[in-house]
Amino acid sequence: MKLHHSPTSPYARKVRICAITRGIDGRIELMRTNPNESPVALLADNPLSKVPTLVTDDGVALFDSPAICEYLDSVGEAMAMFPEHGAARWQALKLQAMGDGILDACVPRRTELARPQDEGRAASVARMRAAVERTLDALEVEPPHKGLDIGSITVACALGYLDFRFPQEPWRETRPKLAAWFAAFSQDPAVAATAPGDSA
Ligand SMILES: N[C@@H](CCC(=O)N[C@@H](CS)C(=O)NCC(=O)O)C(=O)O
Repeated sequence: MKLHHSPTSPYARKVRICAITRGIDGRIELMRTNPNESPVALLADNPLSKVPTLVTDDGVALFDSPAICEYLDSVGEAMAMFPEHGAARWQALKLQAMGDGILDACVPRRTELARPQDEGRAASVARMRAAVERTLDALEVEPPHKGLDIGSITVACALGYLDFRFPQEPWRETRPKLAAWFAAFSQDPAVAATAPGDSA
């Protein structure tokens, strides 16, 4: 398998944590790329020019991160990252949506903040930030559990991205339970090995 990725992409980090946790990372060749430059090799596999994009051993290109992570559950025999059914499945999918939702608000907000702030843009940036703050507050009320699944992994990638790209916006002070959960979860070897910016 081949994975188009960027070491700073929190969505690609989700995929890498799943692969390491399931013991199949050795079967994935990492293809480092910059999706913002629309490189030909990435476009050949994903017309959206986004990372992560996985190409399976059968030559099938897959995106986005939820689809790739679910596909990885079908490779090998290790415990699945998507609980199969019941309350555990719905909770994991909900947490994945919350983590991805934080990222879907933060990644474009970073781009928007780098542009001149007219009234419309400032309002849009404020709305995206408010969504993140509310979601963090909800996670403080009910932080993820200690185990690794697609929900807890995605929330950790979202919090790691906040620390990496928005260090000037501290989130821990008013959310001690979430901060404690994240500190403990970050000790996991797959989580630690994929910290943004300093890994493959
Ligand atoms: N929903 C997608 C989001 C992927 C995404 O937006 N990735 C960013 C990098 S963090 C990207 O490739 N941006 C390039 C672009 O949008 O042109 C997923 O979960 O994989």
